[in-house]
Amino acid sequence: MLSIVRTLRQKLARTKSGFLGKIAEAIKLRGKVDEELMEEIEDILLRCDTGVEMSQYIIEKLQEQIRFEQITEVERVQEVLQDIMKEILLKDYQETEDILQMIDQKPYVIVFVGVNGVGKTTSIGKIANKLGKAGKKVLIIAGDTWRAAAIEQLGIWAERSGAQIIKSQQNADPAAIIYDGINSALSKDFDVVLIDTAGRQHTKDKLMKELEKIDRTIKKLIPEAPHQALLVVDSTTGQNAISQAVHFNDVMKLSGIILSKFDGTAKGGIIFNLKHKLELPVRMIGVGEGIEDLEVFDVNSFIEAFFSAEQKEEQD
Ligand SMILES: Nc1nc2c(ncn2[C@@H]2O[C@H](COP(=O)(O)OP(=O)(O)OP(=O)(O)O)[C@@H](O)[C@H]2O)c(=O)[nH]1
Ligand SMILES: [Mg+2]
Repeated sequence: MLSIVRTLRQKLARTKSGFLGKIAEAIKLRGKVDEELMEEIEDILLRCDTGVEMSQYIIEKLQEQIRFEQITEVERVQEVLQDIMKEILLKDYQETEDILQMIDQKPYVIVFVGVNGVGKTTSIGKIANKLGKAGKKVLIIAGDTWRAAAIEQLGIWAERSGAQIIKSQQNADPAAIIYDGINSALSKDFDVVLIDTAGRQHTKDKLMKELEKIDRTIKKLIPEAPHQALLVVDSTTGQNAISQAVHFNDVMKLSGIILSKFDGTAKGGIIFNLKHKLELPVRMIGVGEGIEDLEVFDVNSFIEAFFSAEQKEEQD
């Protein structure tokens, strides 16, 4: 667990962007507990995409506790704030966030969806690598048939991770290749099937209908599948992430979120907003472009790494 915190902290520290770090800094600079400090914290929360309701909720909770404990030490404010944020993320949190622990069926089917360029294909590569290392037999299905380059890109990830891949020609029906892929996984004893899909705007009906078809196709072969439908969201997206999640969830029941590009955002507040608005757990966070740059989302180490990100940087 400690090593997760350390790696995560190093990756987050690189970006000078920990928004909780900014809060920690504001608290330190202000040096006293007053109305202005509350406003400053709320302002940072808002600027970092925590959302109006969620930011207000956090500040109210904080003020309540400050009154209750009659807090005058700024260090205590930070501790209390940290606890409030932890509590939000831990609500209904199950300790089964690791993809490896979730795998309880064979083949275990995971579909990756999301708007264009968010990191679906990269996340598949990272997860395939992790599963392969754990000894799982992984099949990747190239369900993004839009661009030849997309199929090629997935092929490279399959090679790097040691997974097998099934693909079709460009512009072929994605549902058809997905059908073939699952059939093949069933007959060839694969442990896990990872399905890549084309990036699509959540507002485009025709493309969203295609996802419905993909979902139906999977169910024809394995009625309880997909076992996971993960929405990949770019952490830098901001409030639009909420609307993406709502629309995708309408066509394919989502089971969780992968927050990608967390290494490049100063707006980590989206994690709190997603938790507040939807009942969707963040399962993993992407912290770089490399094959190892995906972390299981663990609330405790996340909060710890984030609050200490800025501090770590000063020491370096
Ligand atoms: N820094 C960083 N870059 C990432 C991360 N995840 C993905 N990327 C980069 O984001 C870009 C897009 O990633 P893809 O995996 O191709 O995204 P996609 O969702 O499959 O894109 P489409 O298939 O075109 O919709 C690539 O340059 C990736 O290297 C991450 O966690 N951190
Ligand atoms: Mg892709």
